[in-house]
This record gives sequence, C-alpha cells and structure tokens, in this order.
Amino acid sequence: MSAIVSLQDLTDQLEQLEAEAAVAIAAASGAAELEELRVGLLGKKGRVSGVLGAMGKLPGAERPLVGQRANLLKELVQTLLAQRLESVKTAAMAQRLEQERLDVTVPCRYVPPGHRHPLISTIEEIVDIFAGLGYRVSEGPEIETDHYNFTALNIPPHHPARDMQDTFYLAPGADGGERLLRTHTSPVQIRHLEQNPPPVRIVAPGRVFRRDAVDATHSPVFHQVEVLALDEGLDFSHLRGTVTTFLQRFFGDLPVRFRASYFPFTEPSAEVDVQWRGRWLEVMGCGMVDPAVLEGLGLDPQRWSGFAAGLGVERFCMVRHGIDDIRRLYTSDLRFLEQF
Ligand code: 2NM
Repeated sequence: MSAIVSLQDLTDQLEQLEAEAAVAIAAASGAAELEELRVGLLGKKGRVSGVLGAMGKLPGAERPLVGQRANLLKELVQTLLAQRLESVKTAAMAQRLEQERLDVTVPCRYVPPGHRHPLISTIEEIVDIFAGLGYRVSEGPEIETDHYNFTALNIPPHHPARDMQDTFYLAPGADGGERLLRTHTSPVQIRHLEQNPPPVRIVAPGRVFRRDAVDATHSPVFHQVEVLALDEGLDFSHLRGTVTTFLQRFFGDLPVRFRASYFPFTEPSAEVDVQWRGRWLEVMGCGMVDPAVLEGLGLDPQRWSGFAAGLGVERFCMVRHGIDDIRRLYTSDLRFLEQF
C-alpha cells in the first residue's frame, strides 16, 4: 500500500480528529469512559499515532509541521480530558449529595430494636437517684476473700452468715488463701475506703451469690445496691433522710418506716418498710457503720462516722412492677420482657 499522502491530508485528518475528540469528550459521562477515549486517541495504538505513522511518507521538511500540529492536538485533548473528568466528578458528587440527603427534621417516632432488661433499668434508676444525691459508683471483684467479705465487716469467725449453707466457697487461690463468691457488695465499700480517705459517698451495685434454693423469691445469684456515706458529723438523721428521700423518689411519695434490727457491721441498725398499695413491705436494711469496722480500716471513729444501706434489686424490681416470681427475671421469655 503506497497511497500518496500530502501535508494537507494529514493536517486535515488531525483537525478532523480534534473536532471528533472534542465532541466525544464532552459527551463522556464517567471516568472509565474518559480513560477509554484517552487510550483510543493518545495511546501507542491510538488515532494520533496512526496519523503520525503516515508522516514518514512526507518529504522531510514537512514532517515537523505535522509533528507540531499533532502536539497541539495532544495538549488540547489532555486539557479537555482533565476538564471533563473534573466536571464529571463534581456532577457525581452533587448527585450523591442529592440522593443521600437525610432530612433530620422529619418528625417521626424512634422505634428501638430492643430495650433494657427490667433488672438493668432498675439498677440504673437506683444508681441515678443516688448519683443525684452526690454519690459515685464504685465496683469490685465478685470473687472475694474471707477478709473483705466477712472479717473487715465485723462478721466474727463463727457467725451464721459464714455457714457453708449461705456461702459459695471456691478452691483456695494461688496464695492458699480462702476464696468465695461475695455474698453482698459491702466488700466493695471496704476496698474503696482502703484506697480513698473520707469523706466518701459511694453506691456499689453488683451481682452477689448465696447458697439459696430457687423459689419464687430466692435465687442463688441476685443483685444488690449498697450505699455508704462516711464523713465528720453524720448521724442517724442523715441516714433516715437519705433513705427516705431515695425510697420516695423510687416508689413515689409513700409512707416509710424504720424498725430496729441487727447487722454485725452497723450499730444501730434498722430495717426499712414502705407502705405499698396499703401493705407494709420490707425493702432494705441500713445502719450507722459500726466503730469496729472503721477501726479495722485505721479510721478514728471519734472523728469519722457514717451510714450504710443495702437493698436487693430483684425485690425492688418485683415490687415496682408487680412481678410475682423472681424466675421471670432470668428466663428471657420475650412475652414477659416485651412488657417493659
Ligand atoms: C446493708 C445493711 C446495713 C453495709 C455496711 C457497709 C460497710 F461496708 F460500710 F460496712 N456496706 N453496706 C450495709 C449496712 C448493708 O444491707 C442490707
């Protein structure tokens, strides 16, 4: 094939190519399409190369003219491709912004995929009330030593609370020390006082363990919240006011009464009843921290005094919601749980 090629032919071809390229680039609608056009026009086997290949058939003096014209074309095509790519990207972003627009002012009802377990919300409500009275949350281990669970709380070696019937004892720890599952959250308060000097106001929620047979009101694993305030000048009136305020915030404005009782770690001690739907129900225990407990911690009972109180969360939850059997709280029956 030895067609005659003239300078005019090649220049016309380049001009034609330029016009076509401008139209095609303007019509391209995406980055991939633009890349295809670039390869088809400027690539090794592209159309510009095709024209330049024919250049060899021109007289030597005319070749630079075609070369210059081709370079102009290449630059123009590159500029057009870059500009088009930019506007395609801008348009794509504008479209996404439009499509993915979220109107956060649309009025609607939030339907949660689930909700808190009634026991957890009871703990939260109780803790929130004490937080509102200036108490901070304190937590500690569920596996305890005899010292923190009993001795530091003035519970003597042969006290019935230590009986095998009441306490889950574990195999001794690496140090040979007796280990058990805490029977109340009071050890948390002892640990806190060891680490923090008074004044102290803490609330200790958590799981506790007792060797009780399961029935409608007992479970070997249950939850307690205990509170402790230790400061200068605290007396029984502060205990009474705090506990009464707490109970009336939780249950509503109902009658509260204190009855003398006994705990090894408090003196005096009291049990607290609320008049709920006309009947007196015992709901918590409390008292002034026994001086022996303070002395065990190296605190001077002449200077520091405090009160403590403890309650069973399951019982609070059951009274508040009229639940007749503690096992309902552990068996995860959705027909029950969905009512809360
Ligand atoms: C109760 C009743 C009375 C109590 C005492 C203490 C501590 F650690 F400060 F001595 N913590 N919790 C306490 C007192 C708990 O639960 C029925």
